Amino acid sequence: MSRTLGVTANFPAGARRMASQTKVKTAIFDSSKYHGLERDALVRIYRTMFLSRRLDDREIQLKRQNRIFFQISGAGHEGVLSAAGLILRPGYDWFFPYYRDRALMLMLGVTPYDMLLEAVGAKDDPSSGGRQMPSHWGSKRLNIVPSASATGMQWLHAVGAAEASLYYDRFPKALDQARQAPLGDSLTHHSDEIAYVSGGDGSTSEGEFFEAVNAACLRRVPVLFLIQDNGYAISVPIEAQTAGGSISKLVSRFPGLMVEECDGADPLECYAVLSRTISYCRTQRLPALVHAQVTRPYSHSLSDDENLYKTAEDREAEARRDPIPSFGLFLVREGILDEREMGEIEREVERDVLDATDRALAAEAAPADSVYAGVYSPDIDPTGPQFEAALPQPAYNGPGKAKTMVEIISATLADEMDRDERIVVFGEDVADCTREANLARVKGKGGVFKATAGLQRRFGSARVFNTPIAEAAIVGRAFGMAVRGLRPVPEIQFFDYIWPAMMQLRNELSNIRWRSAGHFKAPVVLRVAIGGYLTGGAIYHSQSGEVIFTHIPGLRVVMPSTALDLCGLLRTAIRSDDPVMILEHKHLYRQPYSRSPYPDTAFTIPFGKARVVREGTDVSILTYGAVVHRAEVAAAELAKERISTEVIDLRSLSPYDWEAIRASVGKTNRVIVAYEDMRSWGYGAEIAARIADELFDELDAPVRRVAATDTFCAYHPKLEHAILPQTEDIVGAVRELAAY
Ligand SMILES: Cc1ncc(C[n+]2csc(CCOP(=O)(O)OP(=O)(O)O)c2C)c(N)n1
Ligand SMILES: [Mg+2]
Repeated sequence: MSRTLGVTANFPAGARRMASQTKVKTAIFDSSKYHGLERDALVRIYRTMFLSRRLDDREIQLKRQNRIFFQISGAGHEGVLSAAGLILRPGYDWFFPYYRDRALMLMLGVTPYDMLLEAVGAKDDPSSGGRQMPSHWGSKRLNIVPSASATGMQWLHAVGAAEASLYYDRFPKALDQARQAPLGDSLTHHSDEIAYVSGGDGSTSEGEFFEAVNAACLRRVPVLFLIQDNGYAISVPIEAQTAGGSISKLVSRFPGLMVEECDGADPLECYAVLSRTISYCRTQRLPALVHAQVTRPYSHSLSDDENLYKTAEDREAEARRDPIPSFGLFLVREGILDEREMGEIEREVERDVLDATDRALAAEAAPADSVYAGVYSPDIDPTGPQFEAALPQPAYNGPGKAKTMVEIISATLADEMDRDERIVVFGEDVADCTREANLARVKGKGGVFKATAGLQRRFGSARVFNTPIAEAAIVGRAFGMAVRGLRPVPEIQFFDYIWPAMMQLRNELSNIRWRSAGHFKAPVVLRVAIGGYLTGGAIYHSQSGEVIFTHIPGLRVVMPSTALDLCGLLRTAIRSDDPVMILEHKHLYRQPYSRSPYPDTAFTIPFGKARVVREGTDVSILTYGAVVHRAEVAAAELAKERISTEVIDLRSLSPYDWEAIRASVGKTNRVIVAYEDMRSWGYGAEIAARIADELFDELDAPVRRVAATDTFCAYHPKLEHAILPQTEDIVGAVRELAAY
C-alpha cells in the first residue's frame, strides 16, 4: 500500500545528497521557472501531498485493525488538489468538495486531527459529529459545505452558492438579514469570491452535472468545476462512462464557460491552469471547468479490490503516474529539496500523523441519545406559540371573503418579500415575463396557476426568475443559496414531476443540518402544486404522494385546505428555520369554498396544529387537502341521519397534531383517516397504526381508511371518480363505523 514510502526509496541517499549539495546551497532560486511559485510554496505542495497520502495510509491501517469503520482515499489526486489549495481562499471562497479532496482540505486548513476525528466517528468531529463516513469534508469556519455520498449532487449546490454571491452584491440588506438569522454570524461574502466544486469523471454522468453547467452558463456565475478524472468510476472505465472519453470536450461549447485540461499529477501545470481559470472566475464572474487527468493508485475504497478489473500492467502504468514520487524527484532534481530536508519533512509528517491518530483514537464518541439533535432547527420551533395567530383569529369565510388560495400565495409572498430581502422565488414559468423589455406590453404569466403573478414585476428579475425545466437543479440550486443564508422559495410546477429532485430532497436538503452536526442548514421553502379531482388530470397531473416526503426526517410537510391556512402556513414556513414542503392542492386553488379574507401581514399558523372543521360526537374523520371539503359535505349529509361527525383538518402532515387526534378519538371512539393518495402504504397507515398502538383502549370500532384505489389516476372523469375517494365513500364508511 505504502507507495508513498517509495518516495524515499526512489531517491538513493547518495543521489539526493549530491543533488542538495550541488544545487540548493549554491543555485539562485528562480520562481519564474515555476509559474511564480516560491520555494516555500513548492515545498508546501510536496509536504501536503505527502501528508495526504500518509493520512490515507494510516486510515487504511486503522480500518484493517477495525479501529475505524470505512476508508476512502485521495491517493493519486494530490497533485491538482495541492495546487488548487495555493490559489483558493479558505473562509472566503465557498467549497463543495468530494471525497477525494483530502489534499485540498489540508491546504485550506482542515487538520489531520480533524480528519481522523471523522474517521473514528468522534463526537467532536467538526464535519459531522460522527454521523458521516470519513472524507466527507465540512467546516463552517472554512466555508467547506459538507458533501453527501451521492455523487454529482454537489455541482448544483455550487451554482446556487455562486448565485448567492451575485445576489449579495446586489442586495446588501439581504446579507445583513442573513447574518442576523440563526447560524448567520459567520456568513461571509466578498465581491470576488468564487464557488469551488469538484467531482470524479463518473459523477459527470449524472444529469445534475449538465443541469449545473447549463445553469452556471445561463446565470453567468463564478463557479470553478474541477473534474478529477482518474479514468474509473469504481470499476467502470472512462470509455464506458463518457461519450468520446473526455468530459471537457463534451462541454467545450457552453457559452461563457472557460474549459481547460491539465495533467493532474503535475502540480505545477495544474497551478498554471488553475491560476488562469480561477482568475477568470474571480474577475469575469463567470464559470470555468478544469479537467484534470489524475490516477487512482489504490482501489476505489477499502470495499473495492481493483485487481478484479485492472490488469497488472494497468496498475503498473498508474503507479508510474503517481504524483508524489514524481514531484519529489522533481524537487530534488531542481535542487529545491535535499535529502536531509526531504527526510525531515517526511519525519515531521509521520510524527503529525501519529500524534493526530493517538489523539483521535482517544476521542469520545457521541452519546447514543444525541441522535435526534439537529434533525430540525434548535433555534426556531415552528410549532411554538410565537407562531400562534394574534387574537382574534381571522374568519375563514367572513365578509370580505376576497382571496382564492392561489391569490393568497402571491399576496403572502409579496408581503414577505417586502419584509425579507433574502427571499428569492424561482422555478418553471414563475416569472411574469422573462424578457423584461416586454413586461410593459404583456399581462404576465406568473406561474402556470398564477401563484406568483406580479412578483417579478414588483420585485425585479433578480428576485423572481424562470429556470430551465430541471427539477433537481431547482432544488439543488436552492440548497446552495440557502446554505449561504438566502431564503429560496422555489416552485415545483407539478408534484407529478418532482421526482428528479428526489435525491436533493432526500439526501441533501433534509439532512444537511443533521449530518453537519448543526453547522449548516438549508431552510428552503418548496411550494409544490399537488393533487387530483381535476376531471382530466390523468396520471401525470393528479398525483398525490405526500407520504413519500413525510417519511423524510428533517423535512416539514404542510398541506392547507383553505386560503387562510395557506397564508399562515406559508408565512410560518418562510419564518422558520427548516426545509419545508408546502403542498398546494391544485383543485382547491380557485374553489369558492377555500377562499378567505387576507389577514394582516404578521399572520402565521404554527405547524403541527390541526383545525377542527366541524365538531361531532359519533365518528371522527381525520383528513387534509381536497378531502376536507368532501368530509364536510359528507358530515352535513350524515347529520340528516343524526350521525354526528367530527371533521379534523390536519393541515400540517409532518409534524402532525397528535393531541388533536387523541382528543377527537377520545370523544368519538370511532375514527376514519381519509386521504386522497393510494390507500396502501399511505399517510393513513401511520396515523391508523399509532391510534391502534396508543389509543386502543379508546376505540369502539376498527380504524378505517378511506383513500384512492391502489392504481394511478385515470383521465376519464368517470374513471377518476372511481379511483379517488368521494363524498359517498366517506358517507358509507362513517355509517358503517357508527353502526359498528
Ligand atoms: C448517485 C450515486 N450513485 C452511485 C454511487 C456509488 N458510487 C460511489 S463512488 C462511485 C464512483 C464515482 O466515480 P467518479 O465520479 O469517477 O469518482 P472517483 O471515485 O473515481 O474519484 C459510485 C458509483 C453514489 N455514491 N452516488
Ligand atoms: Mg473516477
